[in-house]
Amino acid sequence: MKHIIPWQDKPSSCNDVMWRYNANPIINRYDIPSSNSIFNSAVVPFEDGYAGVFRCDNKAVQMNIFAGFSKDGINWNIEHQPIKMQAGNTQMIESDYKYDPRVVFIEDRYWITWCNGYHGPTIGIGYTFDFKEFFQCENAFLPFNRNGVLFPQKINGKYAMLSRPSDNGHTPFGDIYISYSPDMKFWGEHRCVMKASNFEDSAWQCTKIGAGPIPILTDDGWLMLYHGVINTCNGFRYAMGAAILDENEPDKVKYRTQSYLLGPAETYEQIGDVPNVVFPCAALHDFKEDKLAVYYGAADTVVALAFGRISEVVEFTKNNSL
Ligand code: BMA
Repeated sequence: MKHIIPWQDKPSSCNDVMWRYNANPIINRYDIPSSNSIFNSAVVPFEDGYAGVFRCDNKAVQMNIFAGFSKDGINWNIEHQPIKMQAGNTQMIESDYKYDPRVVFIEDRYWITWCNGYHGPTIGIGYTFDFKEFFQCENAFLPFNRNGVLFPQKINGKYAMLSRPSDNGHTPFGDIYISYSPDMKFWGEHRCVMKASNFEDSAWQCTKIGAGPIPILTDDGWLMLYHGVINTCNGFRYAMGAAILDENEPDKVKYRTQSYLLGPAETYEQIGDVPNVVFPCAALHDFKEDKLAVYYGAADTVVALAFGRISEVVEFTKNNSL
């Protein structure tokens, strides 16, 4: 099936590698009746269009994930009730809250990871075949952890997941690790992939970093978009960068952007429930057309879209590497 990837050509006034959709945000804070904010959400090609898992915080500011559907990847219908999980590979499907989902198709089903409340944040895993019935699996890690992002295929015969060990609060540190599993239940062989940078070298990512969308396999290795954070006198500021990881040994970083690719600059990124947040959670790509469409949460309030050429993002990452 041919999916039409959301797209707009680069405006002639733009000097950057990536540019924004001119009708951002594509999802607004009150787009379902219960919501206070809809942001940090994930989408995948599904049937003849797209499906997604959306982080909708309600007006009691409880965090949960909701399924949604779209024909064009831009106009979305989000369910009004949160996803109800059935038991997957475990009966233990406790969850105090769910947020910041990622979605990927592997082998025969769509896998979802999210930040799951189990005595503090950790990484929840679930799957669905149809975005109607959802099955929750064992948590991947001990608390505290965030930003669990699966690779779209097994690596050396095992499932692989990036994550960011954290604390129980707003975490003043954070490096990206990788873990492997033979069965999506037991995770081990934990390796450090990438750390927050030195302030002098690249300040936008000097406080903490976390994986964003599902990594994309290119001729140069895994293209991993990620968020980097600097702690300013006004609090955290989240921007997006890119790294390229070795195809077979993804704990080896080949390149990593010194400059960010997209930082909070538009009003909807600078003003919201949490100001100055660009938080990518999903990307659609089309190698033939050399197109990349990145979905990101803006200011912890809305969902926005940015575009780039895959080849240019890769070249920029290689030529402007830390
Ligand atoms: C992180 C998570 C994200 C959020 C970010 C900025 O710790 O809570 O969901 O976007 O902080 O507030």
